[in-house]
Amino acid sequence: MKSCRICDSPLTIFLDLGMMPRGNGFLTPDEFAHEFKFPLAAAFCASCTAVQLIEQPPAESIFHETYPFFTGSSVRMKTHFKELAGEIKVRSLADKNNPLVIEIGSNDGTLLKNFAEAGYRHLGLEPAAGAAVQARAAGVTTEIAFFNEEIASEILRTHGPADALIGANVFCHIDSIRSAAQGVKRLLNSSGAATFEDPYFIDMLEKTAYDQIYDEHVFIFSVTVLDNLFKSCGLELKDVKRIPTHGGSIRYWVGHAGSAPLRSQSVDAILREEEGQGVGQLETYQKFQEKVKTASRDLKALLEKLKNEGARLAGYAATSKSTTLLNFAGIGPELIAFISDTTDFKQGKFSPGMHIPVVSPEKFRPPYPDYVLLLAWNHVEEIMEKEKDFVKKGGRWILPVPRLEIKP
Ligand code: DWN
Repeated sequence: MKSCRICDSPLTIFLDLGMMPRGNGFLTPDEFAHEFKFPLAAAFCASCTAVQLIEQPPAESIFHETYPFFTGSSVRMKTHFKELAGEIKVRSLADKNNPLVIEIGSNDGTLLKNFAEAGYRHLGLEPAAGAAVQARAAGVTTEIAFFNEEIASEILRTHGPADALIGANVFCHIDSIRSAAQGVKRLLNSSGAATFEDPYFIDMLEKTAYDQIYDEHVFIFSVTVLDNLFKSCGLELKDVKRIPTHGGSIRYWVGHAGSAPLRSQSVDAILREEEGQGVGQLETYQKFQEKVKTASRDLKALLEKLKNEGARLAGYAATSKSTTLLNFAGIGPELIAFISDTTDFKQGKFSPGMHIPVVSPEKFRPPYPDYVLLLAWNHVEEIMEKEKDFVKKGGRWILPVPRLEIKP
């Protein structure tokens, strides 16, 4: 068994999801026979409590040239990042002269564009070349690179220290997390602030959001874990805030240990809450496992029942997380005829593992299916607003998370 990526202690598996393809491993029929799969299992460290995958495929095989996720695919996420950029400008950069903003995992430049357009010195680091090319086309200076201690040193030499360092839905993807945290320590200016957000462990527990567990998410962080991780390399969690994006995330602000501002009370408050929620207790993870099994069985049973009654079913948004949901439950094209998705890279291909056809939203038109499984349940408001006509014409959404629900 592998040991904890943070503290080297032994790991305990609490959820074995079986052999799984990559979350974004969309493929063509000629690739079905040789589809890559790996053992997907979530474990926790009894010593530092870090929740992590037992095994992650090599990062280069995930975040490659045709990695098909683009932050700008959600209008609300664009607004979210515009607001975050505004907050960073006020909170971290207002008193700085010609500051440098660096984003780790800058994807298509959705967030950094807000700094580029305002004339800030900036740099995006993005390993997925396709997304990086889009960012450059949008006027965002981008280098194609993974983030670690070594690249941090190189950037420090070529660009100088970062006054604001940002990573949105990035840290939880990094297998060599200690090197990444050391990289933050190295690259961050002595008075600088790093701002990160990642899916939050407590939200995953509360919502039974087991679809957050897939190849890309090597960690699902709690504040308890982040606090120890940053402390161990001379950094300090300064502030934390729960935010609703991606089904429930944690935004955390990090600075050098002892630097201004002082650590907010929010950190200790949430640490106490997490202790009460049992982050360090095996029983918490066992209960979660039971809830996952029930949720997965119930979802499949509902789809089968509707299908047997003659309903036409489809999926909406071929998300990375849906790969876990569909494969673990065994939901394939015999239940879900197609999945509508806005991403060019995914359209015309088939979903990883279950091989459901992915089609353009132009095909999601009347006559609509009777029921549509909302695989991007985290974007429920945006999608329901956009697809009002589906409900007007009698269609009904099936929400798999946070609880199985048919709407309206
Ligand atoms: O951390 C990650 C997050 C931020 O994004 C990555 N590991 C990968 C990705 O996860 P995801 O694929 O589960 O993300 P989303 O944002 O829940 O879903 C994006 C997908 O949904 C894209 O394929 C586009 C599609 N979509 C759609 O077809 N219509 C999304 C929206 C909002 C829509 O209206």
